[in-house]
Amino acid sequence: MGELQSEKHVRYILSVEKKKDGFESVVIEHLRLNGAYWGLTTLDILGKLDAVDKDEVVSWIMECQDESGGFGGNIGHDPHVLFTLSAIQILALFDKIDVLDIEKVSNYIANLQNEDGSFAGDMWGEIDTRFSYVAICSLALLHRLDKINVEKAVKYIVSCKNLDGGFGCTPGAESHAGQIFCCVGALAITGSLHYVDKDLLGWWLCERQVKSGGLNGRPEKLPDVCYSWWVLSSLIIIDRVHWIDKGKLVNFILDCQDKENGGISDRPDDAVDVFHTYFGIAGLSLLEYQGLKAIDPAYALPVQVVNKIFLGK
Ligand code: GRG
Repeated sequence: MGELQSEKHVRYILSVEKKKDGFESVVIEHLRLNGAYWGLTTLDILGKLDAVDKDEVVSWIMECQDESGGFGGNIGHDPHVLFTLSAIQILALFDKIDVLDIEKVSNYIANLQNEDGSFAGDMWGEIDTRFSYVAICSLALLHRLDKINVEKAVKYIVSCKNLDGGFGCTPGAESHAGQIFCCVGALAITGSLHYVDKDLLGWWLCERQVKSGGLNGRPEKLPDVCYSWWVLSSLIIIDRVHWIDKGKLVNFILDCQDKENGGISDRPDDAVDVFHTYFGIAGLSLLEYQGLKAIDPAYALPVQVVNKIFLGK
């Protein structure tokens, strides 16, 4: 267990970025923009964003933009709203949103909204509340929520609410912590949290904590460090985080560190990756672990970055 191995995690993240031919880099090749968001946000929470070349990252991101205005997961890849949010978030980290043609990007996103308020992820039309969150979060960061029908978007999300208080990916689909984060995050951003039954949902979410202190994503499943983000951020947004044992969760996350080479895994003794390194460190930040910058639970960006965008300071 011990302490957070911050320096080793910084070295690990920087090494993944550099080792373009390594196993991890190859398997996430198609979602490199996504991976870059997780890695760079983690570096920022650890206070080490300066270790990367900002101009190099910004020009690579702009090369991932398609003529439609959306971004692909890598240069020459098809655009998708998920990568478009990652691009906006990374530019926000570097205070560089102004390099974007905001009209073009926000039109790309707004065109993905359907008549019933739901969102497709790309031109192929798959619908999921993940895409509702991603579209709403992106447009909010660009100050362009006026481009979509927010009322219908909220109505669609509320139609995905289940009797257990949770949310699924489409109406009637099983509650899952990942989808709950998306729905609760989108409702928070649009000022619509009154649609959430906070006690009922808080109860379902706090039942995700298992004996080891870790959290799972739905009943009877194994714990995974990723839920230290999806469950915790939701609990914080609905003001019920005091319903879990925070100390036990901190210990579970610290137990998932590779103490020699850095990085965090899904469960103790598994192989580390950049996604779980983000989830672990972002989770610790939500738990106010010492020495980490605070992260905003709805925008998934450091609080300082969010304040700069919305308060200008
Ligand atoms: C900017 C933070 C941020 C998010 C962008 C992509 C996205 C929006 C949200 C994804 C939310 C989501 C659905 C997360 C869950 C991912 C996950 C671990 C799914 C695994 O499902 P199973 O069935 O795992 O393999 P369990 O744990 O249920 O066994």
